Amino acid sequence: PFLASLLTHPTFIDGNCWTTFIDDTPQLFDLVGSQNRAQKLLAYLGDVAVNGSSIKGQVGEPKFKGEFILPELFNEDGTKIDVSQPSTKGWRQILLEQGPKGFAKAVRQYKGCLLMDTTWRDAHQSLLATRVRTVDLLGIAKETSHALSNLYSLECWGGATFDVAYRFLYEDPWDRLRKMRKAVPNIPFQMLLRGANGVAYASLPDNAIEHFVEHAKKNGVDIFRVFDALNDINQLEVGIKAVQKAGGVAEGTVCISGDLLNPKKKYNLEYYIDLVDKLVALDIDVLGLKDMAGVLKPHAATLLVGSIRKKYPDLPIHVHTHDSAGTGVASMVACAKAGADAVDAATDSLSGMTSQPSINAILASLEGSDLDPGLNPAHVRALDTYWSQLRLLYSPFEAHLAGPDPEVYEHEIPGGQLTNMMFQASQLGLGSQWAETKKAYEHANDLLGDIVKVTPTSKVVGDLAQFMVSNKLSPKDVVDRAAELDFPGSVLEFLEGMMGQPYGGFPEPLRTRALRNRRKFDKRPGLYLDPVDFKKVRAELNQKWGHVTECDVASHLMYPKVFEDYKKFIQKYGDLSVLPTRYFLSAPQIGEEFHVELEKGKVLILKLLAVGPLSENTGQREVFYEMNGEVRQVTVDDNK
Ligand code: 3PY
Ligand code: ZN
Repeated sequence: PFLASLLTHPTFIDGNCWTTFIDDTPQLFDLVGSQNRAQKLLAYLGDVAVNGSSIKGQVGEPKFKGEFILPELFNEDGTKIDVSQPSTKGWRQILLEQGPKGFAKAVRQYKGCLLMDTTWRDAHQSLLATRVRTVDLLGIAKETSHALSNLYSLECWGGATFDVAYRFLYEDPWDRLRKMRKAVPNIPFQMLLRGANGVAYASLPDNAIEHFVEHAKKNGVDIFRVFDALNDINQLEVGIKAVQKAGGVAEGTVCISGDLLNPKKKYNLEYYIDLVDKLVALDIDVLGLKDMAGVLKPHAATLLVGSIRKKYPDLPIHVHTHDSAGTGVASMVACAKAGADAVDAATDSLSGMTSQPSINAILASLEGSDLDPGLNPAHVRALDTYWSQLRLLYSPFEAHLAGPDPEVYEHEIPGGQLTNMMFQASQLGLGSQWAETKKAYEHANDLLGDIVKVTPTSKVVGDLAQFMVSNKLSPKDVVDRAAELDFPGSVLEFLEGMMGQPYGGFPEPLRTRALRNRRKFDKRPGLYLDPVDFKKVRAELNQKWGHVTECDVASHLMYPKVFEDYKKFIQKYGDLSVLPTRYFLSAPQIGEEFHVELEKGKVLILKLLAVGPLSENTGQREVFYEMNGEVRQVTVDDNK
């Protein structure tokens, strides 16, 4: 009867996954359901108690194992702000009332330079391998809704968060989005969309992108920063049109590459203005300037933003950077002064180096000027006390960056990738090879024709660099021996044209030699891909998993294998997003009591009692937990 009432419920019949169905219909969840969930949770906890966490990239245990101390926020008159409910005032209300064009106009007319807070997406993508879990974002959501109510936007979805949520955190990113939306209804939510690649690493059929964006909008995204990893306008157009059709704010984006101040460089002012003209012709609402590696020096920022401002006085400009070389604050202040309407920053404890520049440093730099972003620094600092604890909770994912990397102007490795590659090098004990890898990255970029480097093309350059280092290949060797070398798959996909067309064309003779008999696309890939047959895909997924939502369909199209692995994982262990991070990443002490709220009002009180001896016959151990006063036992394979 449970399943029958679920499947015939009107919310499920209309196939719409924009629903608070679970919250609103608790009666469908009977005791059997929660007992089943509790048993699955115990299976996970038992496994961690025996084998430790198997979360990829985790080194050691969290440095912080306490309960979060939440900040208190005070009004100017010293009275405490009630954060039991989220704030209802903010730029999202303007967006909901006036639509994307009205919102863009209001942003342009605002006197100060607004901020986007990247803490919930890019900052942890760049510093903590994208591992921050939903429960910890929600933990500070209501306070954020009050403290940062004048933000242009909160970047909280897309980029790598989508696949990492499924792949490494065993969480549903759509569920995250809906929960965040409910907790922060007043600040516009921003996502990073890789144009015709969606949130994947190569292009998808156009109707898959449209479908994905439609559901991202319905589930809570307001502003879509649409970029293409090669600045290919035809690829950008696919994403921008999908956003416009869904009714979102289209932030059409130019990726910044190289040194604008060096006139010999391929990507000069003329190149950027030409691309902005093309984006404006697509009727974007906001222009995004995305400096993914942090190579936009302050004077270059003044020149670029100033030139665009002069040509397009009414166009809102929103600038993104990374602080890899340590110039992030100076560059963002330069942008604000040159006429940018919004710039990006991250909470102090998750700022600097490969992340975004510090929000308080930017606030202090603009304080007292006409460009003040309109946030209360005391509130921003109060929020950061939460993030400083969180950074220690996620210490197992630190890359241990020691300081700025001035070489970023040479190698141009994007922030997130720089941390990632450094982490890999240190894991392999290849400290000395790290310098070599960075040099190889520069050479790989030159070999590929000095391309724009950001996901997925940054991975292409990184893969080629690692290939050159591990096979001891010089740039000349790569070209000379291209016809016989076994190149990484990403390099071949790029050369085929599966990621769009690079500015200035593909490198020859490397392309022809490396591709041998493989296909060559000379137009955007979507024109060669068959449209998705949604009816067929839905039917296949329903057959395989029981009822699936439109969000599941979108995820399957983006990442078929990752989605399948996730479904299998939760069949075994259930939804672990409710488990506090400390216990997700490490076992409790024997006798330590902790609580897990399975759903509203259904709390499990757990205590690890004992881990039994290894059975020689089965290779297993019994793990004993006390759950709500009763002893429970799980049998776990010992994989150590
Ligand atoms: C992503 O695509 O995930 C990025 O963060 C690019 O900068
Ligand atoms: Zn970024």
